[in-house]
Parts: sequence; structure tokens; C-alpha cells
Amino acid sequence: MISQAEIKLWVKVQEDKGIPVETVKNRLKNLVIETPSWGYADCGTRFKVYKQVGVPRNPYEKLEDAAEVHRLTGVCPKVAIHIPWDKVDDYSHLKSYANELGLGIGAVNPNLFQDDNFVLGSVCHPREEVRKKAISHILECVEIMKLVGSDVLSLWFADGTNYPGQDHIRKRKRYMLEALSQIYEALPENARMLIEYKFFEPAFYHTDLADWGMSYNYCLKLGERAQVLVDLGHHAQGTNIPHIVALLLDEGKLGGFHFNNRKYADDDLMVGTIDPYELFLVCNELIDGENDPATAECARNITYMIDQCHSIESKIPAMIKSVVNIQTAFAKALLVQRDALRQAQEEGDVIRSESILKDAFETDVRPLLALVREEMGLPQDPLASYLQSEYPKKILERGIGGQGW
Ligand code: LRH
Ligand code: MN
Ligand code: MN
Repeated sequence: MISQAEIKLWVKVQEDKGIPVETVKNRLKNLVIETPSWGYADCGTRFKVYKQVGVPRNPYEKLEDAAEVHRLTGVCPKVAIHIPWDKVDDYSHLKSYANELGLGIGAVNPNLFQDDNFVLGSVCHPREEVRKKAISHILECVEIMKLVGSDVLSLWFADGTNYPGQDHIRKRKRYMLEALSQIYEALPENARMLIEYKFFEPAFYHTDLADWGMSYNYCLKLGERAQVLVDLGHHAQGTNIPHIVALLLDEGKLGGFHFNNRKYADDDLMVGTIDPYELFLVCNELIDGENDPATAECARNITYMIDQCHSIESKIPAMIKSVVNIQTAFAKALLVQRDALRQAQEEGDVIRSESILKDAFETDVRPLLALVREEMGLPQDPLASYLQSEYPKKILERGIGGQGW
């Protein structure tokens, strides 16, 4: 528990440094982090899906768990869905159920990687009937968007090849553009299409949408409502993700984020657990983009989503922990003394520039987050509050083997 005296002292120290604490608090209160329905369900590694007791048995129970995360954190009012993992007979009912729980449905994600027909790809498959099947699944998701009130279609394609010569890369590239153009035309008015990329897995030789540049290229051809989605786990080791974020922001083409963390590949671990400094640097670019009139509009419209797979962790605690870690990184990014940084950069003072950034990263923001939560009528420590509540006991009644994937 952080005392009122600690909070007061923290605010004074920051105000003395010239940090606009009220503005910082307001930005933190307005942060919206969408949680993924699949993050509440059982999912696994390539080797095993471990079953947990108390996991949701249907999309409605996933929403209930998401509502619990929102109740405790106050910043997760939306839930992304994945079709057919979240297939229901009546999507309007799913929407009203979400609304009753104080939630809305966020991004709709078509699943183009678990149907046996997609073994050689979906929209880039060499056979026309399979490409058509993939497109019609995406168009069905566009219809679902209308029923659930979603304004984001989130696309990730597992398309690619495992061996050189397996298929004709340029032909596949054209198939991708044909499919995306058809889908773009069908988008509901005011809806956006987010195009995610990943350089490997499940394909191991080439992936049809391997990096941000490929997504960006399609987005440019499609139009304003097509933007790039950055998933933190989808880059080669050593890739400078903050640089990608800065570039896409400056081009007005950064549309969405999948937060997670990784050590080796697309590990889908809890956000900020392996490399909190990288997370901070990403948030720093995002906040810097919000402060720049040239990029503010794009920065303010980015959809922040968590995309994780909790295979050994308890699902709801893992989600709460991730939300808190994102808030922590954003809070630190909001403390960067931007005027001082700009001055140091203009003077070419390398050491001072780096130190200004690091100073914000090393600031303990727990008193700030405690204050923000207090003002929002939330528990200071959402995870502790969850663990002490009746909810973890109540969900045990669901038993084992909730369906997720
Ligand atoms: C692919 C991915 C994509 C999927 C999700 C389940 O690795 O990041 O966003 O929809 O995982
Ligand atoms: Mn993702
Ligand atoms: Mn992924």
C-alpha cells in the first residue's frame, strides 16, 4: 500500500521538475487498452495446451472475465474477438451482453490459419477456390463487425511457404493485393482495416506479409482507412521497433498495436516482463507523436490491444499484470522532459540526451498510478484486489477445459 504522504511527496518532486502532473494523470485516465478474448482461454505452445480450471467455456464467459479486468483497472472497456473462436449464433446478443457488462466489442479478427484448407495459405493460396473461401470468411467478419458495433478489422495472414521454389512469390503478392482491395471496399463506413505482419511462423521460408514495409505498401495502395498493426513479437531479434513506430506515425499509417513480450520468437508473454526498456521506448515514441501537431491525429487514433497467450499463467492475473505494465511504461514516457531533451539533442549533447530519457525510465511511477487509480475510484493494486475477491473462487465452478482456440 502506498501512503498518501508518499503520493504527495512524489507529486511535489515532479512538479518541482516542471512536469505537468495534472496533464500526465489525465492522459493515463484516458488510456484505452483492448484485451483479447483468446487471452482468457486455454491456449498453448507448439507442444501442448495445458488445461486450467475456471477458464471460460464460451465467448460470453470470456467477456465476463474481461469485464472483471476492466472493473479493476478502469482502462479496458473493449474486447477483441477472433472468429470462429468466438463464433455465436446471435452476434447482436453478444454485443448487448458486452454492453450490459460495461464493455464494447473492439477489433474483429478473422482466423485464416486453422482451417485445413489453408495449409498452403489463405488469400495467397495457389488454388482459386481456397482464396475465395478465405475472402468470404473475411467478408463474413465484416458483417459481424456491423452486428457487434466494431470499427476495426484486424488482419493477420499466416500465408507463406516453407521451401524455396514452393510457390511463386510475386504471384502470391498480387493475390494478396486483390484480396485486400476487395475487403477494403466492403469495410463499413468509418471502419479501419489494420494489417499485421510477421516475418516467420507458421511459414519458415517466406511469409507473404513479412514486415512493416510490406504492410505499409499495401496500406498505401488501399487508402486512408488501411493502416499497419505492429505486434511486438513479430520482428527479428535486434529490430529497432521504436524506430518503426516513429516512422509509421510520421507517415500517418500506424493504426494498431499488439502488446506482448518475447525472449526468443513470438512468445506472447506478458507485456513488459522481458524487456521493459524496449516497451518504454515504444511508449516514448507514441507519446512524442501525440505531442507533435504533425502526428497527433494518427497517434490519438491508435488502437492499443494486448495479444497474449497465457499457457502456464493464470489468465486474469496475467492480463491485469500486462495492463499495469503498459500503464507503467506509458506513465514513464509521459515523464520525459521533452523540452530539455530537444535542447540537448539540438546541442548534440549525446550523454545528456540519453540521460534525460533514462531518467524518466528510472522514475518510480507507482505513487502516480496509485493516485490515478484513487481518483478513478479503483483499487490501488488491481492484482491484489482481484486475488482477494470472490471472482477467482467463483470461476472454479466452470470446471476444466474451457474452449479457447
Ligand atoms: C499471430 C498473432 C495474430 C493472431 C494472434 C492470435 O501470431 O499475433 O495477431 O490473430 O496471434
Ligand atoms: Mn498479433
Ligand atoms: Mn503473434
